[in-house]
Amino acid sequence: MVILTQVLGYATKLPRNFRRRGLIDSLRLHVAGGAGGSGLPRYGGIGGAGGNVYVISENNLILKDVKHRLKDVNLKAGTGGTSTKKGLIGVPGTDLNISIPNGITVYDENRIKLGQVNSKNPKLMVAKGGKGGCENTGYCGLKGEKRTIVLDLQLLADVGLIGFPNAGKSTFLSAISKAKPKIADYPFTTIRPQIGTVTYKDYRQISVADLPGLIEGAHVNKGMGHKFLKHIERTKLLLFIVDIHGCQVSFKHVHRSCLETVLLLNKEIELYNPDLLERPAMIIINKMDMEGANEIYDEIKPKLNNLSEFLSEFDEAIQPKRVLQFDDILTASLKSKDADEMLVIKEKIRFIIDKYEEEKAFAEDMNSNEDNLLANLKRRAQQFAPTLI
Ligand SMILES: Nc1nc2c(ncn2[C@@H]2O[C@H](COP(=O)(O)OP(=O)(O)O)[C@@H](O)[C@H]2O)c(=O)[nH]1
Ligand SMILES: [Mg+2]
Repeated sequence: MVILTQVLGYATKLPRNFRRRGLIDSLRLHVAGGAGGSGLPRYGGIGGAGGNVYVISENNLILKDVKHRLKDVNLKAGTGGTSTKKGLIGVPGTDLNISIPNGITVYDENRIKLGQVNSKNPKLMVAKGGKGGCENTGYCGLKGEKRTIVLDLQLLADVGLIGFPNAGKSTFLSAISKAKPKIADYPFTTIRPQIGTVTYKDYRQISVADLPGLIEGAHVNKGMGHKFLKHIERTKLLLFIVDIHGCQVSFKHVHRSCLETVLLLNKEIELYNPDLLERPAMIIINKMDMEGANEIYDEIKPKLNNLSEFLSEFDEAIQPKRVLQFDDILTASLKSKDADEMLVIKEKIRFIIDKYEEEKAFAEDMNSNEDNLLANLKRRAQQFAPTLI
């Protein structure tokens, strides 16, 4: 009972916000190569080598999937076969292949880099199997290598700018950092992600990526589609930038109001990967200097704060299943590069990122507490539980 309340005690301490966050950017696994099989001294038979553990890159995979697929963090490759009279050379143990997302860097427990998997180098050995038993080993199979590995997602930037073309993303990046992205009043001026660094008075730095323009249908790979959405996965904070007057991507597309644009962005991301909606998110409603902007904003403000309640007012085709919850909603005239306005935005970004890091650290703490708790439970069970005979 005491133990149960201990466990429940930990669970209640989890902050609500943390449970909302789906981003996993690091995963720790304990891997072991298989042991080598025994040799056969009488006939000089050699045992099979233990299997190796590999990580293999797979497209369109996220760390969260890896965690779900594996179920256990302790992973071991197959043991090598024993040498027998009929088969003097033992069968090698089966290798263990762990699929991980493209672009993951693998470290050992001492933060020493073991390597990175990507499309050029899709396979990396992380634990070698033990040698099969032979004369040199006294015909005993050797144990496999054992280590803890940390899979780290290489972030593209801390903040990812999300918005349809012409919303003012490049303008924002050039106002907040020294980056010089192309700015124009026609769509698709941004082809590759441009990264800018925001520096604070205390020299803290936060990177911001201006991503290639998202358009309707990106989830089915229209426009820069998947390329764009892939970049979002590698950022911590989603910063939406939306024109107060909404958008019209091209003559073929209908004009979308500001709120419709927000819902469309929401839906595109949801259709690609709903987990992304759980990331910290912030929105800037831009071009507030334009005529009628304040009136429109007064009308949409209550709805922006509570999108799910007003969802039924919109065309079903643009309704997402799950709506974004913004950590902050701001308005701006980014073009004016007003120093005070930029300062407020900078501070808000920093606040949300810090909160996220804190939650992450807290969650890691909880995990290690959980490990300790399990170890304690096992020890106590051994000490006090009745022995079954
Ligand atoms: N009136 C007004 N125009 C803006 C503002 N911010 C950006 N723009 C204009 O909107 C157009 C698109 O901006 P850009 O930053 O290239 O958009 P992006 O496609 O999202 O990167 C440019 O002509 C900008 O000058 C603003 O606050 N007010
Ligand atoms: Mg741009």
